[in-house]
Amino acid sequence: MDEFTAKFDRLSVRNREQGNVEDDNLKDQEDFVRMSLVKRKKDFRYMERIEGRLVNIAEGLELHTGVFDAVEQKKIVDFVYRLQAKGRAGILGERTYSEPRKWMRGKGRVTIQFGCCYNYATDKDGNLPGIVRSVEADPMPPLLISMIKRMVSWRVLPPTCVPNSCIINLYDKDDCIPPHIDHHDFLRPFCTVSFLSECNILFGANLKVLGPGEFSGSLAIPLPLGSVLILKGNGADIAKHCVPAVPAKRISITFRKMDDRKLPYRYTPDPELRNLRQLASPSVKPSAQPAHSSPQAVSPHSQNLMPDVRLTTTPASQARKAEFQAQKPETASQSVKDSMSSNPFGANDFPTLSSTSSKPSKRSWK
Ligand SMILES: O=C(O)CCC(=O)C(=O)O
Repeated sequence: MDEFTAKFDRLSVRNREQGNVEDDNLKDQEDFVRMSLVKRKKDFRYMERIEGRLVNIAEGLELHTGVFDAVEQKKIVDFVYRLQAKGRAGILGERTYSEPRKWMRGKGRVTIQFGCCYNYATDKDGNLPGIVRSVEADPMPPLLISMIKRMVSWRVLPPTCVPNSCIINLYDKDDCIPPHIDHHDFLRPFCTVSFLSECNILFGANLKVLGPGEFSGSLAIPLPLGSVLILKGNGADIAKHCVPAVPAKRISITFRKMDDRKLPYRYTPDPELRNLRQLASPSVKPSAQPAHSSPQAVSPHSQNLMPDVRLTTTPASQARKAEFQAQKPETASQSVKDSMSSNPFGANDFPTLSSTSSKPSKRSWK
């Protein structure tokens, strides 16, 4: 019997004993057991000397493994490929889809942006690096919203920093992302989710570019499929990070919350991302709380690893799983133009998305 089934069965027995057998609870129970199986590494440590002082440049990094299972990964990857097909057909917002002009190893990757248009470098209209506030980007599709809800609900991302933008990176074999620190138009923490093939992400205060797609880093963290890497603290702001030329096709989705002062002028918040709740911590003591009390009320200090699922029942419990099962392809109706940039790394490493999309895509696939 696998770990999931064993935990699920133990909770089922307890719930039956307590007369707590409604469907809603069973769904919560499954969600809860899956959350408790997520492996969380939060103690990364790599000391580097910076201006004479030893600093842990990995402080603030967290790797959460097993957040999206194989079925969910496939659904997300299929969806990304459908988006890419639309981008190629010119039916996504103009700044949503960008494909690099390939001429050598290590040159860029395809990117698809939602929520905002981000300039990696000053564009031909003189817009500086950062969020281009005058451009309205396509809104985040429902499947990506579901991913955010999962990450908040499962305590991967805090409810105080819910992402409202994202960038999908499609790496072909040998594509890379050069050393960088994410722009402060985006708050910390932000995160990146990995799909299709495993690769290393490198961190270091002084990452070196050795050649096309070749970088030397102090700390290499392997990114398993379906994992979420959280970046904050020194790991986001002291260390640079990069992904050297990947050995095989890879997709990552980086989710970030925009600084309110930098929101696109015509940005409309998505009501789906309001008031997101976390499931109770897996370290909750079952007998310590009455049924249906709020997760926040639960003692975080308890050692019990098998929480009473009744603590976590929410009206939206069925919706959470159903969302992953019920997504249909988006229909978008926008044109896309090719883009060029004055990027110091080369236009294809950090493609600057430089033309304007004025209409949001239709969200008709829920
Ligand atoms: O592909 C990755 O995992 C990293 C992506 C990244 O660094 C970024 O989008 O800024």
